[in-house]
Amino acid sequence: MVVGLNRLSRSASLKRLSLSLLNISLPCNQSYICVLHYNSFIKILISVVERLCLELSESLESKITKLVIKQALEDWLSLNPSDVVIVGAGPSGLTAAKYIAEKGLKVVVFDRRLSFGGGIGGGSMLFHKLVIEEEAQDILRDFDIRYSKGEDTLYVVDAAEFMAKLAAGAIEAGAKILLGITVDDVIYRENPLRITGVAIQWSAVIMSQLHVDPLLISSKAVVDATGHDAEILSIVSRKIPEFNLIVSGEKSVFVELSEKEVVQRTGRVVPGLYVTGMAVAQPYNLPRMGPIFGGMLLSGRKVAEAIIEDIAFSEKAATVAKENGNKSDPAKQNLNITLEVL
Ligand code: 48F
Repeated sequence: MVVGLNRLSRSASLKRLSLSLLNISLPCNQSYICVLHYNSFIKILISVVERLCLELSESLESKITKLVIKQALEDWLSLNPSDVVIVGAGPSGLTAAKYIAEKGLKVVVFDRRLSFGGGIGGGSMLFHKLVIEEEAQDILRDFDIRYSKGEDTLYVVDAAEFMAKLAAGAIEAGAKILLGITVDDVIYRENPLRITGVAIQWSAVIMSQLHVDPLLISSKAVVDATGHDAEILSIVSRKIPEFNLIVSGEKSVFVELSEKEVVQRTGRVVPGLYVTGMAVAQPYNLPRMGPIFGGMLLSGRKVAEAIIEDIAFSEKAATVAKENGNKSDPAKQNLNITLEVL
């Protein structure tokens, strides 16, 4: 049996396509009739189909999609549960993330925006410089952030370098920063009353005002690093009155007082929930401070130290309880001791 290839390839361009797919060059032009034996024709047809399938299934486009979905899901699976969830990738949240992650704890930072740095990017009324006090100099060094001497005990940093290196420091220490995600609620438990995680949603979904249920991430500690609005504390204050958490709001500018008090008041607010950065001003009615950022760094480091200590203490307490053993229900006893500490 013989087949005329030009019958299959009715137009010249289709014929050229067939030949290029086969990757062969036949001695034929547009008017030439190629006569092939049946077996050869079938072989060619199979190889065309195989080649088409290969190109469709392993196209670069499909590889990109597979890689992104697979690796993103691996990350998502590994971060639930986390040791610490930090809400807000501003200066205080990023500083806390680095120091906590350095201790080997699993840290995830969520920010609703598609960038990190919080209020840093805007500099000081859009001038790209920020001021840091001497007390926070060692934190700048830990993050390898360059600074120049200003006046007295004040130093100056470049806004872009400041935010980039804070984020790089947190990531290199092992923290995961996920952008475009809004924390819109917390998870809580009773007996003892405590915060045990967060509810998250794509910021794009929230902006589109679609009714979509969130996902839930469990953690040993949640940190409100959301800045001036103290969004997580506000949610807890409004939705879980049993905590008696009052968020009275921040006061007007008083730099010296604010820088000192924000750091002093940084720490645990209710079991499982911590506050750092400007969010500290809300529950304690503290003044704001403008474009001086030493307090944010010191507050971030302080909250990290508090969480590391609390988690270590609760784990130790759980081990001791296990060793001493509550014969009737040791698991329950361990859990209660752990939760009372956090
Ligand atoms: O505001 P922000 O920079 O907080 P901060 O670490 O630093 C305050 C300074 O920037 C400045 C100041 C210092 O002198 O007064 O204002 O306390 O960063 C807060 C981050 O949290 C994100 C927000 O997008 C920002 O990047 N954020 C706020 N609410 C949520 C959130 C939320 N519900 N879910 C996720 N991210």
